[in-house]
Amino acid sequence: MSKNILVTGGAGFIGSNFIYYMQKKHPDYRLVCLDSLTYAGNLHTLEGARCDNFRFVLGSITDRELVFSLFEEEKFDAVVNFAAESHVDRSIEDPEVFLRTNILGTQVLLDATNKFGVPRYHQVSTDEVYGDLPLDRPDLFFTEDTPIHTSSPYSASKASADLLVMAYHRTFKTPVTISRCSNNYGPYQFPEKLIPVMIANALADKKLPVYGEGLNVRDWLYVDDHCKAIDMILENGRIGEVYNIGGHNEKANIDVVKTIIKAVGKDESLITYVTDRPGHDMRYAIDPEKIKNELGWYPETLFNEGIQKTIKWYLENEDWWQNILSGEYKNYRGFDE
Ligand code: NAD
Ligand code: TDX
Repeated sequence: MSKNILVTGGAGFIGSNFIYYMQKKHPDYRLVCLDSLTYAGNLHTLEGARCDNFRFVLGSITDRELVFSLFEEEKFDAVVNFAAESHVDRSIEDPEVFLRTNILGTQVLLDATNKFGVPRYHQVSTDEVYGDLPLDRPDLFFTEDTPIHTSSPYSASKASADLLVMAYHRTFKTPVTISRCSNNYGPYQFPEKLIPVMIANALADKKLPVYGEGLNVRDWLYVDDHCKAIDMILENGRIGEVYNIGGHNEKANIDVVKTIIKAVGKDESLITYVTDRPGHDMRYAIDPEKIKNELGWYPETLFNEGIQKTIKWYLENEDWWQNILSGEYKNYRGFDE
């Protein structure tokens, strides 16, 4: 059955990959992207999404009037909320916009979901809401029952949004689901996050800034596997449930950096150890048993394959990230409202 789905934050990294994934998987679905085009939003990224079943709307999820009139007009079958401020380092520099977008924006979307009777609201959350795990306990993983315990203003804002989503479910019976995913990588990731920063710098023979000693561990997931999981949750996930998404692809940062250096044929002397991130989480690791058992999801792309695919994409799409580094991408307004 055809559906009309609102994808917020679809001009960013994961949202755009989700739009492409859904267009391929469900060509009959209509997808409406609502994005305010912050520094992280890029319309070049959505060039390939143009079709009769796609609409781009410029606007903020915090704009109640705009959001309500969009819901009234479009009569959505589902909302998938990717829109967020997403970079931990920026949240340490300036937390306020994180609280406004990530918490208050979520509230506006939940209110609209209730008012217009949307049958499904999906919140895209993060494993960072669980805090971190120690390096010397490789037997420990985040489950859906792990207590919320946040470290940065970013993760605190995402956790607050999750609590609000669950409170709306309990109080107003809002038909919600939440997914908490580990670190994503793949095409169209903004060159401020570890993997694209290291690829872009290495190609330009610039220093590779590794925070602290580079021993922090992240559980890497290829972005298409995240998109697949969200699609499966929309189809068969149980209302009111949280699903962790991730897949035993734990790597220390320094090993990720060395893999990239080798793949692009550069020298490890580019590595430079810099002052650590304040409050830096040590290790993230997801236990994906619930989504595996309930929905049959599993990650298809292992890190060694995914990182080579990702490096190849950045090599073949240098214009995309050079436009970001030069700031040119902000001049592009390719979609008529
Ligand atoms: P991103 O920063 O690449 O993209 C965010 C998008 O949201 C941008 O297009 C931006 O313009 C848009 N946006 C920001 N504020 C907005 C607002 N007020 N109204 C409308 N649009 C707005 O982020 P990402 O890495 O694609 O992350 C997407 C979501 O997934 C976020 O909610 C993030 O917390 C979550 N997440 C990310 C990761 C990861 O590894 N990147 C992992 C787990 C969860
Ligand atoms: O230049 C860098 N050097 C470095 O050592 C950068 C940008 C990062 N790092 C380290 C910090 C982290 O340990 O690499 C690791 C990954 O950093 P980020 O790419 O900033 O990601 P992280 O902080 O782990 O958060 C990411 O995963 C969870 C996303 O940005 C979040 O949006 C998501 O919720």
